[in-house]
Amino acid sequence: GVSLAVFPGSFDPFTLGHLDVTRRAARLFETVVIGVAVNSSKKPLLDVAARLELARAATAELTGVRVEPVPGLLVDFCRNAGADAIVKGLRGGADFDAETPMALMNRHLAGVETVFVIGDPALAHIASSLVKDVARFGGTIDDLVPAGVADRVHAALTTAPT
Ligand code: COD
Repeated sequence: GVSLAVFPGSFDPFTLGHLDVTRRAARLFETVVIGVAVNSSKKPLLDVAARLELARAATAELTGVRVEPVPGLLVDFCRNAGADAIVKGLRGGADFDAETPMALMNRHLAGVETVFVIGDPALAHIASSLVKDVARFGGTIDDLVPAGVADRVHAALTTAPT
């Protein structure tokens, strides 16, 4: 049958790690919806419109992949989208520990299962938070993010406080 997975995240910004997880998910599911969501414990650098635009540009060539905002609770979005599963990427044990309570909560709320994909170990050091930190202090991020992302991060950092 038709299968659809939601790959949710902050994507602040979309990285090569996110692209890798998207590619792997697209091999497992006919449709992958990248859900740009709000993580209440993080203050984003980029607004939702910019995060959507960068994720769309990075995944434009991938068949069966689309990008949408998740305005509220992830499980409500999943229900409306008719999702069969949530997909999350794992870099290692710390991600597993962080993701397990979310997976259990989403299953409690809506019975939705979470499928974990192990990312490329060559990209395991890539996290949006580290990418922003490297950029903030003058390091090169061009080889950590898809084309066009670095310029947007640098632009946002020059206008953002701290
Ligand atoms: N390799 C493999 N996986 C990676 C890599 C990499 N290099 N980099 C990132 N990932 C994975 C992460 O492990 C994560 O699974 C995903 O990519 C997205 O990462 P982030 O950092 O962009 O997103 P998060 O962790 O901030 O996302 C949290 C959510 C926004 C999904 C969560 O807060 C949420 O669901 N919010 C919506 C409101 C809601 O429903 N809250 C209750 C949740 S139980």
